[in-house]
Amino acid sequence: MQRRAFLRAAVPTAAVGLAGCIGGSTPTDYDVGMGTKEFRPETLEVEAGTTATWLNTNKQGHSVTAYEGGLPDGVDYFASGGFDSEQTARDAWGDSSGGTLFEGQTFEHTFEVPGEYPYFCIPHETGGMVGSVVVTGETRTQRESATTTTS
Ligand SMILES: [Cu+2]
Repeated sequence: MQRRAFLRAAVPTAAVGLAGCIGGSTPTDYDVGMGTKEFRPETLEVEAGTTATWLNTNKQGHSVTAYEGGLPDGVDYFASGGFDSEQTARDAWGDSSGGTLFEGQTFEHTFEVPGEYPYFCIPHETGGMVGSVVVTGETRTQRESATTTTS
């Protein structure tokens, strides 16, 4: 006698042809997903003016937290939880897991300025869960996008 596993993850079958109607429930449209210790893709390339969406596609809690020192000059800081600095985000995580994206939760940020935007996941930073958004655009400066080294 064999037993078969009947249980499967509930796969939404109704998500066909829906446009422009993103509710609070499981989004099917996102740019960056999350694995156990990785962002997928690790590098996302978008055009200036694009809103990127992260979705936690993993069971664990993750964060999307920008490396403040690595951002292009003059742009707004971004982090899940809406913190306005990397230190605030790190502190909030340490205090109360502030900024956590749980499974199925999303974070969005609009990238207006061309450049490279490195970011990481606070609890898995040491495990290598880092990524970057590369924003391309016509207003590109001649500045080489020199690799920013963070210490
Ligand atoms: Cu993580």
